[in-house]
Amino acid sequence: MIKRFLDLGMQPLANKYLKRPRKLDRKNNEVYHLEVMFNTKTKLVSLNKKIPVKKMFNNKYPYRSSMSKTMPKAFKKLSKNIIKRFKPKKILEIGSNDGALIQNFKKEKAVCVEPCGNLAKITKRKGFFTYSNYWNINLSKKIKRKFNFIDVIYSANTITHIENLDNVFKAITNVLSKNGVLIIEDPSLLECIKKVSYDQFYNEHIYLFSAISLRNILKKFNLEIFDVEKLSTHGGSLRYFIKRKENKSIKITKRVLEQFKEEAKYKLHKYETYLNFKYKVKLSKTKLIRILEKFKLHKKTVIGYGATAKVTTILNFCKINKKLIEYFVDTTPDKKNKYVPGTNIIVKKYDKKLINASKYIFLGAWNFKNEIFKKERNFIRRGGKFITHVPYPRII
Ligand code: JHZ
Repeated sequence: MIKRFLDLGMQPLANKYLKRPRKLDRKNNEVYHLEVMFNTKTKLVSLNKKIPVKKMFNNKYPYRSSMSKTMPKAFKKLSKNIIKRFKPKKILEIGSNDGALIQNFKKEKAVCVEPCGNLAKITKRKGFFTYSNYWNINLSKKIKRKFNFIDVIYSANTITHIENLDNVFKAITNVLSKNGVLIIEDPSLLECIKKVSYDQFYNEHIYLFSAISLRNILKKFNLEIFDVEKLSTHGGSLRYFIKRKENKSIKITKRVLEQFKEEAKYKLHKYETYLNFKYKVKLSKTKLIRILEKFKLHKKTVIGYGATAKVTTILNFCKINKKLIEYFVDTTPDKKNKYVPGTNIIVKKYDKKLINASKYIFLGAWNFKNEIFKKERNFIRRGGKFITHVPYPRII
């Protein structure tokens, strides 16, 4: 049974930055009613409305994995571990974005899949074999014909973006070698619940996995999780190491059982947990608006830092406009001088001068808090304050 638990209101597509603010068209799927649901059988948390894939991932997709220092550094470390632990002859990355991970592998050993043409171009330019296609069974057959079986398939922040999970895992098992390993990482549902980071829900995150729900999905494909790593990236993620059930040469680590236990302790398998979460989200909204309105009342300007996809959910859910947050700064070239979807708030190119001229900054990219606090230590030193909503709205 599928039960709804969170209504985040009318939302635009999170990464569709506009040149000018304008009324968005519901018929054209530019806005949709964002609700979050819980499947009592599979324990999977998902969105109610699925947006046609071409509307989300196309040649104008702005998000670039290499825009922070944190992600390329994390990917470098991971690549070393993959090489050491699994010694892949061939590695396939699903959703290779601008190559932040794959660039750590030898070109002749790597295959990229990236549906957004503007991003696929980047890895092609770097010399990596790149399919500019959506991941599905047909592509997987094509890859098998060309490269035969693949021994490591890797995918970060992509699988939860694809609606048809059946097709995703069929395509993976089609091309994964007998003793091959699938590694996927995505934001952790448990961390989202703990941090009340409801902004993890936006049109691209069709699913938010827990280890429990992923185990249930994988069963059907004779796949199982044999290891899991907790990551601090993207607000708390899980990296799952997955193998075929019949492959007995790899042992299941203790960490997997511990993860299941922890998720059970937080009752991720129970609907009540999500109702409680909904209550906390409402509180979070009220508190954040109260903080921002107080600044406005005292004629103090607040700007935003990091126009993340998550920010789109917050601003639209809390109905925050440029009276409350004047503008955002962001380093992503394709977001520059465009408006956060659904709002009249412009994104300006990151410039130290803008930070120097500010006193109060809403931390949109809260998942990069450490990196940003380090970068903006002078702002903090001279008494500048950040505002965050995670795990609860406050000034820091
Ligand atoms: P960041 C995207 O989500 C979309 P977003 C996608 N759906 C997904 O799952 C995750 O990525 C992986 C900027 N920034 O990574 C860059 C600065 O300006 O939290 C980015 O625009 N200065 C695929 O958008 C944004 O913040 C900085 O110093 O929520 C961060 O976006 C830093 C560190 C970042 O992902």
